[in-house]
Amino acid sequence: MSNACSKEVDQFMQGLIKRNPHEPEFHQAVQEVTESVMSLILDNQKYQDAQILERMTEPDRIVIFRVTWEADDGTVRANRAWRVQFNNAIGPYKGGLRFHPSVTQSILKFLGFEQVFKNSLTGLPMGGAKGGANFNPRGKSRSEVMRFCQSLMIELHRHIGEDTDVPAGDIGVGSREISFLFGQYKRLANRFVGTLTGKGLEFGGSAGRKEATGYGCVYFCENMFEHRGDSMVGKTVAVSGSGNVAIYAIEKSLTMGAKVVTASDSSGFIHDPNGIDQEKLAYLKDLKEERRGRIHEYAEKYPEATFHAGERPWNVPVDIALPCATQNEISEKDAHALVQNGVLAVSEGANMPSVAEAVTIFREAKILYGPGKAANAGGVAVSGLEQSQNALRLSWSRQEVDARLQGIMHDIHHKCLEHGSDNGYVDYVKGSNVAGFIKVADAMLAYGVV
Ligand code: NDP
Ligand code: 2IT
Repeated sequence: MSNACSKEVDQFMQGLIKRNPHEPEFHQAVQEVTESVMSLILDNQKYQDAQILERMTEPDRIVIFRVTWEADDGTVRANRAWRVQFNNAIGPYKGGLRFHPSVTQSILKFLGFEQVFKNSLTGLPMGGAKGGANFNPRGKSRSEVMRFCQSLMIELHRHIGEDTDVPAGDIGVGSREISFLFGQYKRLANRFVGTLTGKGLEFGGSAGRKEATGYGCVYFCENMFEHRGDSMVGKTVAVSGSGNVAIYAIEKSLTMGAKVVTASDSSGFIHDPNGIDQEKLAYLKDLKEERRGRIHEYAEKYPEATFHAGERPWNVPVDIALPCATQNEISEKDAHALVQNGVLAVSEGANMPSVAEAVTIFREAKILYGPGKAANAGGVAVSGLEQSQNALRLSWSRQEVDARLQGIMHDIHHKCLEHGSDNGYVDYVKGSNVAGFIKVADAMLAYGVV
């Protein structure tokens, strides 16, 4: 970034921080995009005249509401929920719902903002949104989770619709929660339409949606290696998380011929130097998807693995890091450790898992660094394909969906090359931000002053 540009970025960010105080995650996401697109804006008077960046960083609306529900012991509980409808310039709002005690408006605004660019990159007609609640599903019974989902939908249903806003899952919201939410939506709306994605295969869900984010993240990683004339075959991989994205990132890494040596949850990580093979992965799926157990149980079952309480996996020497847990899970120190240990590629399954300083370290080290909005776009892309199938009242085969997913990840990689190539180095951060920005900005310009 030129000095002239950095002055403009600072000035813009000062205003944004003043307008949105106490929202550090939102500031972080906007800062990165602003640094990427400022020179394009300065070169294009039309974007300046239209105040395009000011408009793109202001959500269309945020709905905030109370969710009251009853626990199994009869006590009454209340949580706060949000839907951030960020931008619908290129299609109906689209993005996940997160249930986690750490959820704040800042986190949902950063996620909604990222979603705008990610959805634009997929090439599908989807605007950006995010929602969720500061509800902790851990330790809650199935009935409690059901009552929470039903109560939340009583308010949310009036703000969503198949052509308006289409939620899906995220942290704490998997197929069980989507089923409860969709069942309640269908009752309230008295219509069977694709207003949520990630649905069960029996009621309008798409083959391959569950696997799509993790698989897509690995396809993107393989695309980055391919562009350098290399591949994932024989490489060692550190994965963080053991939820939906992590499990299928591990699965696809294995089929790519790589060796995955770590997985984690919020209690710590396991290191299995022999690698997580198909049998161990089946155990991990059962542990996490069915029994909702903790990651230390893996090390008890497989004594060759060690459990590291309260730690993250980034000090383990590996060729590839796939962060698939949560935001800001790779600190500056972690990034230094990864680079010093010779990491070749980081492909982000999670949203914004690297702090800003870590991103700088990866870019300066010129490793293959695929930011979340490009690398994890496979999930929302297959959600978009689920919407298409619902609209057509058809179901495509797993092979058909996977072929489309691979095509979309390849196209996203290509867009990054187009906008991020610089003297043989591909800056995937700049490439994805600029490519995502142009489509949305030009749609907004076409609409005039709205
Ligand atoms: P899940 O709830 O299925 O799994 C989340 C995993 O991350 C769990 O292992 C969880 O551990 C761990 N985790 C969550 N919060 C923290 C935390 N604060 N500190 C440490 N570990 C944590 O969620 P997903 O797999 O769906 O989502 C993971 C990431 O991928 C998120 O960043 C999400 O936004 C992103 N993403 C998800 C998509 C999807 O389709 N689901 C699409 C694109 C991106 P524990 O169980 O102990 O909490
Ligand atoms: O962050 C994400 O892209 C998601 N959680 C998936 C969103 C979606 O609508 O499938």
